[in-house]
Amino acid sequence: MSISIFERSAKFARRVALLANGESRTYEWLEAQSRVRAEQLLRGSADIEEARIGFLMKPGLDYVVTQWAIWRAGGIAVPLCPEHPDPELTYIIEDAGVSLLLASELLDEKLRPIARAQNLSFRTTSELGGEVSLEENETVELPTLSLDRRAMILYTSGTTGRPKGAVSTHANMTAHMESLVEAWNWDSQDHILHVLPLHHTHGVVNALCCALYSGATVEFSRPEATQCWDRFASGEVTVFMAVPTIYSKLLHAWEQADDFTRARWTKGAAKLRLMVSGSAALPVSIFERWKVATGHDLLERYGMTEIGMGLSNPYAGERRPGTVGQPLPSVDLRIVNPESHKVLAEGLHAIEQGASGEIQVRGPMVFSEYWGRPDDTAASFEDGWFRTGDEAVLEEGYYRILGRRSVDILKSGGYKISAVEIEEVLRSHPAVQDCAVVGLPCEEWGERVAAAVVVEPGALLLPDRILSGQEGPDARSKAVKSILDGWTRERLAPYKVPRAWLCLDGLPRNAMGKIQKPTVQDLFAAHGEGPLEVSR
Ligand code: MLC
Ligand code: AMP
Repeated sequence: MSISIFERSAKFARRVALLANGESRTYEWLEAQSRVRAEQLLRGSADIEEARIGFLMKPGLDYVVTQWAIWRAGGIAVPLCPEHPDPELTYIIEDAGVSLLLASELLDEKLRPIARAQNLSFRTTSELGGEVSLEENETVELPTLSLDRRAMILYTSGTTGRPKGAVSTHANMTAHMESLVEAWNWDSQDHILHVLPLHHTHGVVNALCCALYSGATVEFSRPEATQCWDRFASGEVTVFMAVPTIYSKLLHAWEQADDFTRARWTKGAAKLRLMVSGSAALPVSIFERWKVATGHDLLERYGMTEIGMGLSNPYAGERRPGTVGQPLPSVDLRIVNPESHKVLAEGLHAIEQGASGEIQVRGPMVFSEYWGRPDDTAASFEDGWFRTGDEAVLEEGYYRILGRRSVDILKSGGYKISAVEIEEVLRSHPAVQDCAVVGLPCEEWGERVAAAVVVEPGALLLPDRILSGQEGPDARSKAVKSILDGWTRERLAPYKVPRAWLCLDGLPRNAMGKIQKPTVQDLFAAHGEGPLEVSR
């Protein structure tokens, strides 16, 4: 097994590795730039020894050079999200114990004040030194890395409080890449249109690293529908990967287009060799509409930050809508009854026909630990198997995901979101006496984040008429939204901000005092906010 993608790049030297903003760069270029940037990170030392380096860059050349440079200098890459507000960035930087922050010129102003407040070293990539010529001689020897070296920390939401940093070693990442390269036939002739964020495993490993591991070309683009369709129509793209929300947005554009444009887009898209959906359940209706628009059976697969990819419909063979196929190469996967701990299915073998339970995974791609949280790490494994918290059933040789075991984990636009984290932020507002965050099923977003709030009497400077509900429930909920939307937006990533608000006199609780979240969802439905129709 080779250690990582950068050790393979010599094989593809003259091939185009990256395309971004109209610029194209070869593997030889990427190798040279990342070597020089690694030398700058080393600053005379032999190895940065798993130092955590946070970097804030939009998807593009700088991001990839920096990611490779951190690895080549022996560090742990902590990708930061440009859309995150300061408190969210600060939390990750502190939690990961980041010692150096890097930003592109564009994001200098966003990160520099955080670095100053944290008393951390900070450089923009141009301060580190600009592009080098390919002829420049190698000067410094880079450290030799073993596979068990930690490579990356990705922050992922859990059932409790703030996100946790999932650590992957080079061995984990390489196993993840090799499994997908084999299953989906990646090779150096491929050209992926990359539209996903680069702080989550879907965008970082499945779409970016697998392509570079194979010597393929990565073209960065925004997930803007017309732009994507036009790129499909160019005939240059061979692979596309996205979350169901993006397919929904692309379909909307296709269905709105005139006949001529639609025919051009359809013809181009039909030429891609692979289109993959994942990160959230793909509604059967989207699978079917996509088939009409492009002729493709979307390949749906299932994964998680902690395990990499676990299940996939076949590359060659029937892709069954509403299912996620079979275990990927090198993945051991089983279904366990969480109460009795009885194994109900393992691999392709159903032990109890039709019985559903928790998905558990074992294999070389499973992460090594939650950063700085040994107790959480230990609690997430059962006899060496990682407990995903997802429920599934094996039916006629195909796994079907039934949902999450916890109501407090939501998926919106493919992002995993903790209801508890949002509730904590809402409760920190003086006007919030109590609150409950739930997901409302929605075909386009998977779920929409919704917050039911009980306000502290007298804390809001709003007329009594509104607060008492005399002006109707909508006026009260709108007033609450107008106050709390900005509060959450300043503190949480945009995709965590509630899209539906309801102001209540009290929250529904059971005899034990536990909030009844299904009843909260029903209350939203009664106020005309979902649950909207979903076809599975
Ligand atoms: C945005 N909007 C939302 C919303 N997010 N509405 C409801 N729910 C949400 N979650 C609204 C905005 O307010 C705005 O409305 C409009 O939608 C467009 O917003 P936007 O911010 O421009 O959206 P956009 O940038 O288009 O983002 C949509 C997206 C993005 C689907 C491209 O969410 C995305 O990149 N998702 C991918 C997440 C991902 O990579 N997950 C992988 C995790 S790893 P208005 O009215 O203001 O216009 C993982 C493991 C695995 O899960 O298996 O892969
Ligand atoms: P994340 O923690 O962001 O990596 O998200 C992982 C979660 O996304 C999984 O635990 C599942 O709940 C969900 N997920 C990923 N792929 C699918 C899929 N194809 N169908 C249903 N849920 C999925």
